[in-house]
Amino acid sequence: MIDQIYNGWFSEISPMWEGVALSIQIEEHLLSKKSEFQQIDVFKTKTCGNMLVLDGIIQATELDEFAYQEMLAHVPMRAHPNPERVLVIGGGDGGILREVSKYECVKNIDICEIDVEVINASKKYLPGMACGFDDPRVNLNIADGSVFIRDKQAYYDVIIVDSSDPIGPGEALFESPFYEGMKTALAESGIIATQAESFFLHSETVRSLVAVCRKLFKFAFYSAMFMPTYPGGNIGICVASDMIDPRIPATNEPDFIRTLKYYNHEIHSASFVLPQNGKKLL
Ligand code: SPD
Repeated sequence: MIDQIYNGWFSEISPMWEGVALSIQIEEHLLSKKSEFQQIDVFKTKTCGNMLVLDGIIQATELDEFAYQEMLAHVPMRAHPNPERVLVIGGGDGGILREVSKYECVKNIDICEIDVEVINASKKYLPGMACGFDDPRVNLNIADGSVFIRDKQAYYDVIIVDSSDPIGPGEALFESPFYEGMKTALAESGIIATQAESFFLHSETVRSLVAVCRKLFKFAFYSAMFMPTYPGGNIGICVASDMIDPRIPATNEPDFIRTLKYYNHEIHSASFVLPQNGKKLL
């Protein structure tokens, strides 16, 4: 981490995007903590609000977190006609919970986060995201998502995987056995959405995730979004189901959708339309 801070700037240097790094000017190092699983840092930045960094990689800034959280939550939630049982894997900052809690039809939200210290840091420094934990329908499990999923059968309407990158604690969440476990845990008409990286910078990861989903599910598509503080300024999600075409939002749009900052009815379907390089890859 110390190598990534120079002259008041944090640079997101990683072998996952060799030779490229986003730099963000920082004003204060609010937290530096080694948990059982990873190094956790929170910075107050000059123009992006507070920023959560895990093992040197940016997870969320107050400036643009809404784009990622809204797309990862609302694309599967709006594609499903009546999501009642939801599982969030990862997502310890609470941003996905905040979005899922907006649905009145949801009866139960299980979250499985491996690192309680990420939750503690978010509650202290990112309250606008961690407020997601306040909903009484949320049940918190501190466990490895790839293990948690093994006990569940045909239960969840929606499973959302808000993971870090495939290096460190998030690694198992990019592998085929985990996807098989999710399929078993999913109700017959259920849908999954998983953090699926950028097809510009991680083409092999994106290709193999979508291929795994296409083997397991009738429908499997990649949806892309703008994310200024993620590598390359973009990221995607893989959305898959046996019964639902994820590209089409259900007809019963709740009123709160109009209050969101990134997601809307049009961008739902448009996000699955890929430029030529993404189309060729998939
Ligand atoms: N390259 C970083 C990708 C991080 C995705 N997960 C972020 C968690 C935000 N809730």
